[in-house]
Amino acid sequence: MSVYRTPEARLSSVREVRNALLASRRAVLTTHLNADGDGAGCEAALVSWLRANGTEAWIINPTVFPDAYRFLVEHSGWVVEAGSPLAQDLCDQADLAVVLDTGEVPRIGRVRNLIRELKTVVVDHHQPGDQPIGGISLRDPDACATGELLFDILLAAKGPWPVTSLQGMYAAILTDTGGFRFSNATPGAHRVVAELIAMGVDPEEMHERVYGAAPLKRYRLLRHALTRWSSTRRRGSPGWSSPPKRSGSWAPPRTTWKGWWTYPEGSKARVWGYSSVRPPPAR
Ligand SMILES: [Mn+2]
Repeated sequence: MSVYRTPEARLSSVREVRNALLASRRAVLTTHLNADGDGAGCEAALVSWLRANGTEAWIINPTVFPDAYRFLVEHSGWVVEAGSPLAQDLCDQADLAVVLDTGEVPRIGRVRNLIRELKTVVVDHHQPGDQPIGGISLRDPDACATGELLFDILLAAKGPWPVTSLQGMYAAILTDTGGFRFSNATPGAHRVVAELIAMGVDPEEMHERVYGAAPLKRYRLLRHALTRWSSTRRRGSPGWSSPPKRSGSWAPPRTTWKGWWTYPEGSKARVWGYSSVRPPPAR
């Protein structure tokens, strides 16, 4: 049986980041605007791991922590609103800022000013942009999710493995691979997930909690899309629909519909939460 091993090319950065995390006594964690399952899952995983190591750690995001992923955070009080006086105090007292799932200055919004003076660690799997955040970094676009890189760090530290850390990394990989459907669901991604399951993550429970329920607003959006369905051919698609012209009170915020899609049976069109119904992208 093949087990997961951190890719050789990643090892020195993994160790450098591990050492910085282990040296911290008070850390603040952040991710990109409109956190997704990878950003929020990694924050939940890392905050538990740091605290299990005796490091005080807090999550301070540029936009509100998504409700859908709050269950991953061991204690709700560890999430602090960026505009609050407490956030300012915590950043003033911190010795380390950890930026997860982005490495670009504009992507962390107002948190940039809070952590400007702090030593910074970046862990990210996106292609580098033109406004990189400085400091120590572990960046690898070959990783399926930031959760995979975080797993490398915890592996290099030989744990500990709090259950909330395992679940956070699982949620990160689950969501960034679209439920293991995308091409980034690599053998490496599956091996990491196999390790997480072997350590106690319940895949059925995680699927239920992440995908098993959706806000009613999403279904209203779907109703809107389907009642405006046109079978007029466009770009080879069997049908299309247009998004609401103006966001009514029922229209969900962008963060709750991003990444939500399905394929109507017998159709190649994709019903996509954000832009309603569109032809699938060219492959
Ligand atoms: Mn990601």
